Amino acid sequence: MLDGKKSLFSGMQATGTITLGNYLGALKNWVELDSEEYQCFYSVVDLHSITVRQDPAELRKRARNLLMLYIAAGLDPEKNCIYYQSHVSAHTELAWILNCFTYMGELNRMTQFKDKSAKHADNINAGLFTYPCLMAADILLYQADVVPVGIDQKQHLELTRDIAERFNNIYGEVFTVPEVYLGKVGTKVMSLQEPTKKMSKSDENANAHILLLDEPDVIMRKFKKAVTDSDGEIAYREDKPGIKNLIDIYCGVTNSTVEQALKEFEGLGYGVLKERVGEAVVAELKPIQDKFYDLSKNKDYVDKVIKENAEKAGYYANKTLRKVQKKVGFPERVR
Ligand code: ATP
Ligand code: LTN
Repeated sequence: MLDGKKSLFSGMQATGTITLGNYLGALKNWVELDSEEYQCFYSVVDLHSITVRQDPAELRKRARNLLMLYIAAGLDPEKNCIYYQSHVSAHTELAWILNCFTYMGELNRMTQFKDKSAKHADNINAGLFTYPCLMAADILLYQADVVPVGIDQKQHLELTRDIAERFNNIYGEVFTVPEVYLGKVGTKVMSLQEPTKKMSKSDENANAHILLLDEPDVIMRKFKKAVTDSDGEIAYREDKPGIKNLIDIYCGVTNSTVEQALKEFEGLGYGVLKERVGEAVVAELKPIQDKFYDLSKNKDYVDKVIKENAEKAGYYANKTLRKVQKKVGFPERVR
C-alpha cells in the first residue's frame, strides 16, 4: 500500500521494439488496470537490459521509444508513474541488499537464467545470474501489492515473494508481499513461425514476431506466412498450436472469448482466418502507432514526463530504501 492506495509495479526491458506478445501479455493489461484504484509504477527497466550486451546509442533510443510506447498505448503519465529504472538509484542499492538475502540455489533454478545463458554462452555474467534480485528490488521498493506480467515471469515473482517473506521474518513487516497478476488471454503469445515457442523480440526470424511499430502491410504479410497445420480445421486445441495461437491473438486484441471467435470463424479456411486476425491486429495497433509518432515530435513534453516521474518514483523508492537500510543496521545519516 502507498498513500492509502494499493500499489502496482511492472516493467519491460528496452532490448528491442516490443512485440505483440509484450503488448498482450503485459502492456494492454496495464492500460486496463485502473489507476484510480492503484498507485501505478511502470518502469523501462534499462538496468536489466545490460545483462546482455547492448549498443549504447541503440539502448538509449529503444528505451525512449519504449517509454513513449507506454504512453501511446494509453498509460496517462499524469496518473501512472512512467520512468527509467536507471534514473532512480534506489533500485541498484536495494538490489545489492537483496543479493545478500538470496541463495545461489534459488537463482540457479531460474529458467530465464538457463535460457539466456544458453543463448549468450560467451557472456554469462554475474548480472544475468542475480537479475531476479534486481527485479525483486524494483517491486519491493514500491511496496507493490500486484505485479501484472506474462506467465514467463511467474517464477521470478515467486522468488520475489520468498525474498520479501524472508526479510520480513528477520526484520518485521518491511515489505508488502506482492501477488502476480496474469491477464485472461494473451499471457503467452507464441511465435508465428514456431508456435510451440514464445514470441520473442530477440528472435532472429523477423516473421516470427509482430513488432508494435510494424507497418500494416508488414503485419498482414507476417500473418499470411504464419505456420499452421495441414488439416484445415479451425479448432482451439493444444495439438493445433498455430491455429490456437492465432485465435488467442484475435481474442486478445478484440476482447472476445474463444467461443465467440470460434463461432465467427466457423466454416472459414486458414487463409481468411489469417487475414481476419491480421486486420484485427492492425486495427488495434494503428492508433498506438499514430500516437507514438506524434509523441516523437513532442520532445519537450516527453522530457517533462521523464523528469517529473523519475522524481516521483524516487520519492517512494527512497522511503522504502531508508527503512531497509535502517533495519539491516547501516549507520544513520548525519544531517
Ligand atoms: P525477449 O523477448 O527479448 O526474450 P521479453 O519480451 O521476454 O524478452 P520483457 O521485454 O522484459 O522480456 O517482457 C516484458 C513483459 O512482456 C513481461 O511481463 C513478459 O512476461 C511479457 N511477455 C514477453 N513475451 C511475451 C509473450 N510472448 N506473450 C505474453 N507475454 C509476454
Ligand atoms: N524480468 C522482466 C522485466 C522486469 C519486471 C520487473 C517485470 C524487470 N523488473 C519488475 C515486472 C516487475 C522480464 O524479463 N520480462
